[in-house]
Amino acid sequence: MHNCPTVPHHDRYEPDASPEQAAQAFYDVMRRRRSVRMFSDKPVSKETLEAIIKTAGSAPSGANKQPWRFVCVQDPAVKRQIREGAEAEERAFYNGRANEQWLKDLAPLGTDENKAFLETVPWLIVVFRLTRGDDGGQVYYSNESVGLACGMLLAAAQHAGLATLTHTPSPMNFLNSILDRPSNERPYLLIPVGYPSDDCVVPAAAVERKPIEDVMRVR
Ligand code: IYR
Repeated sequence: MHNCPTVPHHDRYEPDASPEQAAQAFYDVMRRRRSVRMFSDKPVSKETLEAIIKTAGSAPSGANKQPWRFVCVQDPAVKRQIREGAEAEERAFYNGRANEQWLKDLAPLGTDENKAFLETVPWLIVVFRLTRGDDGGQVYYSNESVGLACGMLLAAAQHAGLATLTHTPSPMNFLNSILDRPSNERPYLLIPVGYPSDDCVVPAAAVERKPIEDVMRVR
């Protein structure tokens, strides 16, 4: 590094346990995460959402441009509009837009165009990717940056005992008009956040993960 102002990095996070124990403990939390489509209407405080979004916003990003906006929706009328917009796109998807193979691959998940949970859940976080900064300036690696932020958001919600779904009605531009977002903001992901309903079930097929031998290579 040369010619740039620096600050000391003294505030290092040290877990109480060894790296082995701490890594295992975090895995024990994260492996219990499921994509949930049956939500309770039990409220979640705005304070909780703020902490989760601050965590997401602490993600690394290209040139630290932080090219994201997290629009948090709790207004029932707005949630209804979003449900209606999403269901319209999903109807088109399930009735022709998706090819046969795609529908075949989705069959084990049992999903369909009914997205009632978008109204039941206390919060919808609509994540937008900025194609230009708020000042009109360039952003870099915005897809990667927003993806990282969303991963951290999901982990933060799980850590707080909350359930999430990564929902991607496609195309998602209806979200710009409903939420009155400018054209430099592209909808990226729709993340319902809340508690699972008492009768919540998840598809058995979505529980399994590839064994470590299949996903890791050591050289
Ligand atoms: N967006 C649709 C379809 C869908 C697509 C994929 I890829 C999934 O992993 C799950 C669903 C829906 O939400 O029903």
